[in-house]
Amino acid sequence: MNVALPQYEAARTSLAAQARQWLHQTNGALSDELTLQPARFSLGLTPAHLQPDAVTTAVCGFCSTGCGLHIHLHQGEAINISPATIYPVNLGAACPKGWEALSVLTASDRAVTPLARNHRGRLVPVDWDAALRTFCERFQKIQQQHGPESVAFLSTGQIATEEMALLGSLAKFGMGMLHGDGNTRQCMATSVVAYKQSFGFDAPPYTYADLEESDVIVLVGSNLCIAHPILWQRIVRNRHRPEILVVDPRRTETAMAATQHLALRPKSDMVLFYGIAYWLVEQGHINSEYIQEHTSGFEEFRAHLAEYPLSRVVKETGLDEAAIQHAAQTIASGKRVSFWWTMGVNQSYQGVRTAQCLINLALMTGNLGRPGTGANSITGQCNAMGSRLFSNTTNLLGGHDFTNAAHRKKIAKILDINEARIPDQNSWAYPEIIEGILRGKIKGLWVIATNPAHSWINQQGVRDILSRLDFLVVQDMYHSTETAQIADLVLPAAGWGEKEGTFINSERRIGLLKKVSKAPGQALSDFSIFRLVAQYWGCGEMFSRWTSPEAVFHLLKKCSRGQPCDITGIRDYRMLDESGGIQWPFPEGVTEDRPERRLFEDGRFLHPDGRAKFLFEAPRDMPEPPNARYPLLLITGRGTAAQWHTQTRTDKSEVLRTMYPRQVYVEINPQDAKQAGVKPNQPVVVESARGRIKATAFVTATAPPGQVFMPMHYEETNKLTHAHFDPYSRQPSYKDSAVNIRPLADGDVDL
Ligand SMILES: Nc1nc2c(c(=O)[nH]1)N[C@H]1C(S)=C(S)[C@@H](COP(=O)(O)OP(=O)(O)OC[C@H]3O[C@@H](n4cnc5c(=O)[nH]c(N)nc54)[C@H](O)[C@@H]3O)O[C@H]1N2
Ligand SMILES: Nc1nc2c(c(=O)[nH]1)N[C@H]1C(S)=C(S)[C@@H](COP(=O)(O)OP(=O)(O)OC[C@H]3O[C@@H](n4cnc5c(=O)[nH]c(N)nc54)[C@H](O)[C@@H]3O)O[C@H]1N2
Ligand code: SF4
Ligand SMILES: [Mo]
Repeated sequence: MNVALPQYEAARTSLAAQARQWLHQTNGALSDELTLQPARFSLGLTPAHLQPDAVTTAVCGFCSTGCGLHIHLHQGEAINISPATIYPVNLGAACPKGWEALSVLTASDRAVTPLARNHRGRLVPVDWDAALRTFCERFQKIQQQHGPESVAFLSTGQIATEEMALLGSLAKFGMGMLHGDGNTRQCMATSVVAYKQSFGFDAPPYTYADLEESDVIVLVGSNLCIAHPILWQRIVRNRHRPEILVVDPRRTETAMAATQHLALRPKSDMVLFYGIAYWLVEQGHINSEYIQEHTSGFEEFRAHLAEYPLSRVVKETGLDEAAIQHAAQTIASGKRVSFWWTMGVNQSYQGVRTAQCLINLALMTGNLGRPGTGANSITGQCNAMGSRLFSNTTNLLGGHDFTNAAHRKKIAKILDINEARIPDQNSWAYPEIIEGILRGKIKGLWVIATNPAHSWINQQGVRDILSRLDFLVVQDMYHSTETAQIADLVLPAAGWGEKEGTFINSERRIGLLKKVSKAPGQALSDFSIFRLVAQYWGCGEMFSRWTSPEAVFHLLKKCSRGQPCDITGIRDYRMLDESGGIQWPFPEGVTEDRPERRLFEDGRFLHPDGRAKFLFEAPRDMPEPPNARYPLLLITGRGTAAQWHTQTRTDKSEVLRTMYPRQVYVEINPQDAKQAGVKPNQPVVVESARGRIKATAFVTATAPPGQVFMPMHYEETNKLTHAHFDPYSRQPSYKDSAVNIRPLADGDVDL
């Protein structure tokens, strides 16, 4: 920038003053009107001796269930949490993480000032003005040398929708980036693509009440009991004595509670579901009227199914013929059958087609759009669903398409920006961004509320790759995360409870989060950080209307107009607060919200012809099957209800820490343990073609012979995983890597 010195100094002084002002706003008093508003749901239930402002309600900031939590306040500051009693999601229940949401805020490793790496390679505290200047100077220099696309961002499903929208707009429209993706790629990308292809829009159709209305519940690759415990409670409330089929290679907590457990061979789901579909066709258990009226492609699908006779299914899944037939019969005889899936489906090299197997089963049996039915993907993070629609990563704001000129025009008009600022191409997906760094195309990276150095597949690779960047910025609540530790600049962020905005949960319910606690030190809400970046970057003008999360919410409402996710009917935050959240769609003109709404009740889907598509494909071979050198298949996933992902938060609660093993462990079947000479609780070495780690052996029959399980919560796990992806969704296949296990030996001194 060629600004004359006095002017430049003046500009700097005013920016620094602005930084100070926002710091004050974010960390100052909690006198926000909304925060102190008593939750309507608490009113009748709050004991009289409590002040009316002593309790407020906010949605939980961990998983996508989106429970309502009562936050107990003393002089405006949160002091305790209990589950909201009549919030439509959780009905008075919460899991340990929700109960402990406040205690993770006060950890000693909270980032309390910006940190910059000095010439000696150490991260040292700097003030916001210096941090923001470094941020802009370094990224702008990279862009000048290598083009605007050489800087990218990786974001998250764990900040407010308004924050995601501001980040995505700032990065792409303001800072000229083309590439930005979220950790939702690791998680929900498969469901997004499956729904888009099958239904014409990314539209999970269900409402949680369906869990209580079904008479048959099929859970595929989902360990609901620990990953979504409150949704499991909704099943427990089901009065129809439902059949619960769990399809999971492992004997999980959820499988143990099922009425039928189909412990199929990993990644043989497609064969199983095509086989069941074939059986349903052969036995005449399909809903021909529904197929005729509301779908396309069934005849081709039927022809494809002929290749999946029961004999093949038995051979490839390893299941008994009787068990498969019983499952098929159960689905056939159910009046209200719902199909639910999570990461056992999504995190697969053939995830999209596997998810579509479940969509196909729902369509061919007419189990969609009615209570207790649906092809239902359960989301993971508190706001993965917000990210799917409003993060400006894979979609243009509001579920629009970057490559569609009319869409760009519409959004440019609403935001009052020059249409040319909106990229006309899609961003690279997360794995392409990582690869882009490797190829020298991406030189600068801004990482917000995600911890790739722990969570990305084949972590060894990713750490090496991140270290090749010219400039890495990490914006996080904690300075101690694996990724923050290798950053050049760390920006301290306020967390859940320290800021406001909205989250969208798995059943499309938009809920409110509130500022009930002060952020520590100089930590700022992500929203304030993005606004400051805009000012320092020189594009503050473009975001002059993005003054507060609620102001942004109104902009996003406008972006949603006419889309399947239209929310123009939501008046304001207060309306969300008073209604216990509102499910999309909620277009203007709707006066009264029904407490539970499902999609496709009229059988009209979102493709131009109004029909849902049958999509299918031959299954592919596992890219890295167990072999002589690495004879066991490593499955990874959630370990306990008390652990959250890379443990930056849940590791900070003393209560939660009592609920899980502190050190990394591997579950191994007694048969395999015997073969490998491994005793219970013995230290072992787990090795794959990527790396070698030390773990404790948990010898247990929950791991089937030939398979071992490691939770993702320990940093070691992703040193072993093999980076391979679904071709349509680019989602990593985290649950099928070949490993070997042996007792720890004297020679393993380096571990
Ligand atoms: N406590 C806790 N809860 C969480 C989270 C957390 O970290 N901790 N994270 C949240 C997030 S972001 C997500 S995405 C969800 C994930 O929730 P889930 O998907 O339920 O959790 P996972 O353990 O990753 O995987 C589920 C199951 O898939 C099975 N599986 C593996 N391979 C196959 C296969 O080939 N076929 C089938 N049918 N099943 C297979 C595994 O054995 C595992 O039991 O949980 C959310 N909830
Ligand atoms: N092997 C294996 N690996 C996996 C999986 C698996 O099943 N197996 N699952 C994958 C899945 S489904 C997921 S979703 C990912 C999750 O992977 P990550 O996103 O890397 O995991 P988190 O620990 O949730 O990271 C979130 C980060 O955001 C920070 N944070 C929290 N709140 C805020 C906030 O308000 N603002 C800011 N700026 N920061 C905040 C936290 O401190 C934390 O560092 O892991 C994936 N990795
Ligand atoms: S189930 Fe999910 S949303 Fe509910 S309290 Fe637990 S972590 Fe929070
Ligand atoms: Mo996830």
